[in-house]
Amino acid sequence: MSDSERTFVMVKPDGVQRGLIGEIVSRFEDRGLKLVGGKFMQIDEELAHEHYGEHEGKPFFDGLVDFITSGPVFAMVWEGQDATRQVRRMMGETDPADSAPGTIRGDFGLDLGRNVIHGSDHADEGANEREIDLFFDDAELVDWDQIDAEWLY
Ligand code: RTP
Ligand code: MG
Repeated sequence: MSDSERTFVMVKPDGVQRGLIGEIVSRFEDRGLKLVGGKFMQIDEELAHEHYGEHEGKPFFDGLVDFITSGPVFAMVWEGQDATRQVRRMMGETDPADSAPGTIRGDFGLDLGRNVIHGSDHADEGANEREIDLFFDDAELVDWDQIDAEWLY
């Protein structure tokens, strides 16, 4: 395997309310990625501001914070070859309307502000590590061997 890395992924409040946690976890498992952390949690205002700090000052920022704090989320860390980019490809585009069928947003979303899932931005160097550190303590991440790893890589 080359370039194994960890990435941060989160089922947003709309995805949780719609019962999509299992479906989304299955897609990443089926792809061969390895789950190394996961927790069901409520994001508070402070964490929302830190997580979406890059968008502070933009017209949609307040609505984005309201939405992401409006109900529980399922936060995860997935590991594998080129994991950040692989997950973003599986998510689709930011706007579900631009997302191809077969992607998570293309299969389950309709609206830009209700796009079901977050994944660290591959184009933003180091975003995966920053977001993992923001949401998880080291002790919450588990090192383990995937039994079929030799057939994946
Ligand atoms: P995310 O961070 O939530 O995974 O989404 P993303 O990388 O695909 O998109 P990003 O540019 O980081 O935007 C964060 C979230 O803000 C909402 N948004 N609204 N009204 C607008 O123009 C607008 N642009 C972005 C979206 O819900 C997006 O997921
Ligand atoms: Mg983003």
